[in-house]
Amino acid sequence: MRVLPVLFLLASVPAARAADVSIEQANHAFSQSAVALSAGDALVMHNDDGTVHNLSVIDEDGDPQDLGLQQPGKTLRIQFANAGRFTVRCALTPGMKMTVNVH
Ligand SMILES: [Cu+2]
Repeated sequence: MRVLPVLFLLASVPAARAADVSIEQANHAFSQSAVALSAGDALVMHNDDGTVHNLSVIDEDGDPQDLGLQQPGKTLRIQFANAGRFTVRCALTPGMKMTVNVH
């Protein structure tokens, strides 16, 4: 019975090849400053710093989505369902910023 929701989730993944792109957060910087994705792809953000980060995704209208505190060593997956130009920043680290173009 407990397996059923998982099966449903897997079955609902679109046939398009969604991909995960790994980004390291080290020395208070993202490993890439600009990333191109297809709709449905995700960023997998690794906090390799010894300090907490607090990522937000900001859309073209400037509306931020706060992803909360990310402890050292933790991974955060951000899926982009729709096309658009987004900015990922850390609220705690000035200058820690990345552009995400989703096609
Ligand atoms: Cu930070």
